[in-house]
Amino acid sequence: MSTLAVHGHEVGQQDHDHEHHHHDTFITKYIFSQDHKMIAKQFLITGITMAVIAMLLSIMFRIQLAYPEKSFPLLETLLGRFAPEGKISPDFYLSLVTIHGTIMVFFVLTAGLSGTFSNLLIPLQIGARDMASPFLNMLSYWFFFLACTVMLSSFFVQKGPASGGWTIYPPLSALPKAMPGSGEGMTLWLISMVMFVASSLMGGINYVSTVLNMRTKGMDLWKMPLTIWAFFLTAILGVLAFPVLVAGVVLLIFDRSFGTSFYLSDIIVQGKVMPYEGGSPILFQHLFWFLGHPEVYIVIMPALGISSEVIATNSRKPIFGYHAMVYSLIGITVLSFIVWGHHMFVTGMNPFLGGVFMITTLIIAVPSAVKTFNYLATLWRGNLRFTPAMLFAIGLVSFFISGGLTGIFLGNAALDINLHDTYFVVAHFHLVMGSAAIFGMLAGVYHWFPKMFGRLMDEKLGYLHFWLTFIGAYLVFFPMHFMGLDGVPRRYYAFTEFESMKQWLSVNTFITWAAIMSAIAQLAFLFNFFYSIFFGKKATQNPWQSNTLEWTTPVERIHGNWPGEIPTVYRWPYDYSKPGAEEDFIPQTVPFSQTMSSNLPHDFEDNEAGLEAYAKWLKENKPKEEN
Ligand code: HEM
Ligand SMILES: [Cu+2]
Repeated sequence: MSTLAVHGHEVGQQDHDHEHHHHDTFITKYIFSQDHKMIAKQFLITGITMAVIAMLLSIMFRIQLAYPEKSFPLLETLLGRFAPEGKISPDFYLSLVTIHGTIMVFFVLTAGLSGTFSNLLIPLQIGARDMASPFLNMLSYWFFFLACTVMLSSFFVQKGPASGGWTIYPPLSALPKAMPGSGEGMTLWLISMVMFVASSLMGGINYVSTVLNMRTKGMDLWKMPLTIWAFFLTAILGVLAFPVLVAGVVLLIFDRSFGTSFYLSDIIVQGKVMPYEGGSPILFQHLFWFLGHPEVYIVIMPALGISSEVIATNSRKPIFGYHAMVYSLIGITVLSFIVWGHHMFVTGMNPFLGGVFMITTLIIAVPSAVKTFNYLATLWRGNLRFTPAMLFAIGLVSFFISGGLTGIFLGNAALDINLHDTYFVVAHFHLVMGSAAIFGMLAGVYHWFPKMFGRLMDEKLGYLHFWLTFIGAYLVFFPMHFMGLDGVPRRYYAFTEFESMKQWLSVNTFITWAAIMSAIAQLAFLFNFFYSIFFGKKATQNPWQSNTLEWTTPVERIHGNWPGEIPTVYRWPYDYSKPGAEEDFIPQTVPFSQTMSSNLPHDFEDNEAGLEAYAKWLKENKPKEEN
């Protein structure tokens, strides 16, 4: 505090100093920062940039699907050899799908989402001055940045980026000569992914150790906000699952470059028998999906945590079933490791094994349903405030339901044999993972923008953004279910070659225009975001009247978060609208002794002195009330 006073006194001197040291402070403050709040912003801005790029890629391949016969000279101008005569080439089409999926899943929804909100909120909400290792945290961002750069650089190598789908199944990924996207592009994909996993592990280890070791006084596990529970369990998932992907990727690099055959056997290329023997491409699928399935929960759980927080705050109600929410997150974490085989029902696995994966898959629907039910029960009869963040959180619940239901169809081995690799799967995962997670992320951005930048985003633009995106997402993904039921396969460049699929052309054109509309709607967000950083309305300390610790830190953002001592925590984070309370929220830092009229017996669980004081207070005050 005293330094602040000094600043006030010697403004001139202070400004002068500032200019002199400006150069190295800029680097340490904005580039190689070790402050978790700045690293969160770095993740967010990189994530937004990658999302815009991935969105543009998808518009390009959607144009091919809508107008398979037409030529667009503009495309040739923009893409050169990738779009000869104004038509995207089939190879490049596959690359676009691949890189779109890779960027969205790993760089936007994993790093962009977890990296931003785990970094921002873990120290602030548990009452820590920073991450357990700020240095590792900084490295984690820079490995992520490198991974993005390497992935994008593959657009500039001769034959273009990888093109085996975001799951890079061998043999296409293992034989460098298999097709254009199996060459340098695939090598760059693999290098990028190793860097990305390194980044995720550094981040994850930091998150886990910070939550376990650095909680402030009073912040026991059952007083943590659901956001923290979600980030914590997500980090555990990542730390356990990502190394398996790296193992799979390293073996793939051996197959590509050193003549091993982990994933290959009996392959004939252009009449020549290749030397591989004894390997199996199915092994890669097992290794990939052992990460791949937990990965989809790595994507969705932080978004679920964010929406819990946003919905409770804006319903002005205690979260319904806090313990059930935590246990279902734990249940999802454990179960998500034993369902990966449901991505492999068509690989010819033993039907008994298929049955086992089917049962475990359907069991995971139970905790998912519990979470949905809890959201709805929290909203029920709440005193709802429809901020843009709240709308996006409710949007998440909607997508989670509509996309989750189709998971039950896909989880049935017998049904999945028909639906596998059709547009039905594309519809399923874009609703439940793509849209839901993006909406969770956007809810988080709108909700914590004042914490990040000290200003508010514009509400009207937020509403415009929400409605256009919400309607747009359903217009894009809902019709895909019917295409999938009719057997239209995913990743086909020229589906109109098949007489029976021609009838879907008009639907594809419709979807493409809906996608273009949703993409344009994002301009409302981008403008709002960047404009509000500089010119938004100044935010107050606790603009949403929230209970959690992050809103007790000063508006000017200092490294170390709290100027004096870190506040002590007394209660859980969801004390909204307690009967008898003077205001409709009671921050976690308010001791029970200050809110006698609104305490409940269970507030004093395991606290005998507290219970006694409460009983005494009741005895003294009850009669007065009755008079
Ligand atoms: C938390 C929400 C969920 C997310 C984020 C999610 C995400 C995904 C993704 C990304 C895929 C496609 C992978 C690919 O590219 O091939 C997928 C496929 C699948 N999902 Fe989900 N999912 C979720 C919930 C569920 C639920 C609750 C079930 C079952 C009850 C389920 C069952 C399946 C099945 C069986 C497939 C494989 C379909 C196939 O490839 O034929 N999912 N999911
Ligand atoms: Cu799965």
